[in-house]
Amino acid sequence: MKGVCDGKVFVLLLLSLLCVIQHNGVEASHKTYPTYQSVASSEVKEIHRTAYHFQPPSHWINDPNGPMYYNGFYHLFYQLNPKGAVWGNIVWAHSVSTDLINWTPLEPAIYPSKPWDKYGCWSGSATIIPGMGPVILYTGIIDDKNTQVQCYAVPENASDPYLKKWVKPDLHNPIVVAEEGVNGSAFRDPTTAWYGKEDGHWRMIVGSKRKHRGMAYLYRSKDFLKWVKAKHPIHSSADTGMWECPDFYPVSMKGQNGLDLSAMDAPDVKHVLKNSLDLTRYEYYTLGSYSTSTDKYVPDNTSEDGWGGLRYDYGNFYASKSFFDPSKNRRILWGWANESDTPQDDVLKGWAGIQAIPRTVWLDPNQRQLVQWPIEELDSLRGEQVTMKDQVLQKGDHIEVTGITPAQADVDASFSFTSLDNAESFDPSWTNAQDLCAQKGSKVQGGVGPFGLLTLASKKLEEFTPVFFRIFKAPDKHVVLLCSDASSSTLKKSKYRPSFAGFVDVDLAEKRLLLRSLIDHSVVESFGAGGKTNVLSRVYPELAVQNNAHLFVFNNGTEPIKIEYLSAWSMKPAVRY
Ligand SMILES: *[C@@H]1O[C@H](CO)[C@@H](O)[C@H](O)[C@H]1NC(C)=O
Ligand SMILES: *[C@@H]1O[C@H](CO)[C@@H](O)[C@H](O)[C@H]1NC(C)=O
Ligand SMILES: *[C@@H]1O[C@H](CO)[C@@H](O)[C@H](O)[C@H]1NC(C)=O
Ligand SMILES: *[C@@H]1O[C@H](CO)[C@@H](O)[C@H](O)[C@H]1NC(C)=O
Ligand SMILES: *[C@H]1O[C@@H](CO)[C@H](O)[C@@H](O)[C@@H]1NC(C)=O
Repeated sequence: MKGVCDGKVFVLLLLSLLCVIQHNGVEASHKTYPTYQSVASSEVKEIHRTAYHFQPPSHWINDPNGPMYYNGFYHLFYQLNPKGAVWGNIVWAHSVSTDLINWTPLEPAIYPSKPWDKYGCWSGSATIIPGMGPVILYTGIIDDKNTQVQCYAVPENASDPYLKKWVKPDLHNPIVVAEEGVNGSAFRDPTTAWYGKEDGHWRMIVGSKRKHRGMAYLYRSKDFLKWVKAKHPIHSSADTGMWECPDFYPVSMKGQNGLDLSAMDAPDVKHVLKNSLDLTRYEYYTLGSYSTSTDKYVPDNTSEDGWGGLRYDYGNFYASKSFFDPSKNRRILWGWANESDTPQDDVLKGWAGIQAIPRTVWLDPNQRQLVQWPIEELDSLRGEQVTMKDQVLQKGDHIEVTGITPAQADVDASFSFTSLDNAESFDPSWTNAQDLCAQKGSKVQGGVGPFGLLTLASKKLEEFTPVFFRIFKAPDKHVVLLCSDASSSTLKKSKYRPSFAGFVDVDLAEKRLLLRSLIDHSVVESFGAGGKTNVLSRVYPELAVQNNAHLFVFNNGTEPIKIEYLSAWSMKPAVRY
């Protein structure tokens, strides 16, 4: 593709469009900035650093890797550049925790040291083998052409509660290399493995592509060491490009409990296949069905299998990975939230990248989508609380929420209205929520909504990041938009200020919409309708920082909106190092 794009021979609009996408995408994930590589950041800028999201003291981070619960501790590994604030020199950094919120950093667990990972130790997963302990599968880079192989590592001492040291046995490593027909430069991110009780084979998948078709290859093994590629990928989808960080797991059709991968074949489960699309730098997932006897995953006809598909999050959220937590019977999702400023800014700040707050994930009772909610342990950081009750907001009202620290807060609110008659009519051409949000931000007055929160706002609203709902009337239903609009988030107009948004598949019978936002200096992480549609935005205010940040509730629609209740808490900082 690169040659074609560079050649400037083809003038077909479609093709040039593809080239633009390809250029942004293919090089986006592992882009090197040689000039910044060795620039040691002398000073870490605190101004936009988070207080309770996961982030190391300095430097670049990206994908969460191998999250697990083992022997009383949660482990989080993540991609870290120990030498700078842009991508490069990647190692598996390692932290442990007993509550997923406060963390103790350890030495990097995996770093280049073998011929098969000399040029990089990229993302992967942990599998806990019953009776044996954890095994990490990760992608090793064997040369300067980014040739990718899959490798394994085991704890030096599986009884060490911290699993501090990891070894990469020479025997069988690398365990998988790209065979004929597999593109070795697009072949990475092995998943947690699952076991087929019927045939005694372990299985795992690896993200890849063939031309423009995204796919996840399936591998099987009897002993976890010798792996054989299955004839067919577990699934593939046309024109989705490289599938990074696939994640594959069962969800229960009954209730919110999470399931271990040993429930892959259990009754009353659906399956989730999530992929991170390198071309768009967004993720999508499908719900579907899978059994270890067919070894094929088939998405439900209610899930769109491509770029427009369901997303965990409609904002900055990528390379996510889930794990089963047996101590609380839940499945937990980690995702990386990148910066949306420039590499130059990141070098000046001395850091880049955070992990989103871990989220519990389960199947919505409608069985068409997942639901996510911040883990309950987050509540332990809640400090001073203020509440609002039965507060009515007329069109144009904005009321300040005082008494907490608005730059570091957790806000949970319920908005109601008496009628949907005023809802604006929905144009069926509005298929892209993000475009609609950009077009009808909080400043364009509406019928039912926009209403919601103005987060990280300066006193006189020169800056603010509104998180709001807007309800439209289509011929046969209502359409609900959740929008987190960064366009007015900073006076620095040169910054990337996306209007992130998603539609919300919610029943409006009770004429009520719920919204929770986690505000943490440069992140606004919002959960709409109890976690059905979620949006994480990274923003960099100039005025609305620290004690100069404010929080408001607002309504800019004709229909009066009642805040049935609102609770806002100051959040204490997490212990992270
Ligand atoms: C392994 O870790 C356990 C628990 O910390 C410790 O008691 C034991 O001595 C360690 N074994 C070795 C060989 O270091
Ligand atoms: C293999 O993947 C790389 C990286 O995306 C790409 O540049 C290359 O064109 C692909 N090769 C083939 C034969 O498709
Ligand atoms: C989708 O699949 C279900 C069964 O799983 C079937 O009942 C339904 O008719 C299908 N809908 C469409 C639009 O194909
Ligand atoms: C509400 O609408 C008015 C009129 O368009 C606009 O001036 C104001 O900024 C809007 N409020 C918010 C919070 O966007
Ligand atoms: C995060 O940063 C923004 C702004 O630079 C890019 O547009 C996104 O593509 C990027 N997202 C990821 C997942 O890398």
